[in-house]
Amino acid sequence: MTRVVTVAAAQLGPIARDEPRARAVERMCAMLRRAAAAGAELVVFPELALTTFFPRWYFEDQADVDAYFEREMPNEAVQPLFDLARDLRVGFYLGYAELTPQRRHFNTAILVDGAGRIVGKYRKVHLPGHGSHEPWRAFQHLEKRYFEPGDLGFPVFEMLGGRLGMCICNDRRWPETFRVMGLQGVELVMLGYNTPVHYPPAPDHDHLQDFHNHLVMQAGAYQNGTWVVGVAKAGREEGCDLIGGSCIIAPTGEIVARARTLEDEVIVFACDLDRCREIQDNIFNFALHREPESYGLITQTKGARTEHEGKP
Ligand code: ING
Repeated sequence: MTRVVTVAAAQLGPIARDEPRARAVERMCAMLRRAAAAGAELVVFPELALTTFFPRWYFEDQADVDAYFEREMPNEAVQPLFDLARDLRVGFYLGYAELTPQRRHFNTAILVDGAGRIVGKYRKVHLPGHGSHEPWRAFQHLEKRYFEPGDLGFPVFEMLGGRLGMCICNDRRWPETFRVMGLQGVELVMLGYNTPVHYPPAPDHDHLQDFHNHLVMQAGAYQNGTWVVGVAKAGREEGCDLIGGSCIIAPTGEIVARARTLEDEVIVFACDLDRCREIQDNIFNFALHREPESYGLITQTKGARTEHEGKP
């Protein structure tokens, strides 16, 4: 019996700064209906999907930052999405800003099953950008100021007959993200992203953003034999152009479905989880081919070590 999971990537177009959460939720409900009508059992929404991408601004007052965070999940604004998903028996991944009772701030994603239960949580580990106001930039990228690094690692969850993992945006650029989930036998990685076209520290790379976006997700898929579903918040959001390029990628690294617009758009694909075996049992059979005793530096150092300190 094949383990086919029909997955939808539900790309969001821009969310305006003054757009109420309820409006963003309405848009996601409309896409969830379309996805369910197309046979999807699982829908992946973007990172920070309830509000505009607020780290693009510097806020003096913490109350202004906290206004973008959710204190409980689900909550009144998001409940319609949970209710609809439960009624349609569709699971989903949702990215949002989490403010815990202990007042800790995380860039978070949850995995909700077809009965509307939260079965998994992930908190973004790799926070890009900078921690203090840098007025020279056309726009800020203050994730290091507004969030703490995630404290849950990279867990993998059993759902829909397979092993599902999550990450968020910048995480996809780091091979460690996919490998830690690969070492747990992940078969489908879900991730949302908000990626500006313009990258102030290296503007010469702006034209490469779409290439880099797919490069890292295709590599992550192939090198770990997993499906990858990457979903953008896209388009010109508060004057900042965000890339689209939402896509579904097979364990071979092939893009099997991709978004064509920079707006709300649903793409769907029937993912045969057993196809992971073609890669995980052969070219990337970890038990057969990996040599961890040679990889010590990967966890022993944060930054690169330039001299070899007498080691061969
Ligand atoms: N956004 C971007 C990302 O990693 C970024 C930050 C943009 C990094 C462009 C490099 C180049 O896709 C988030 N939210 O992590």
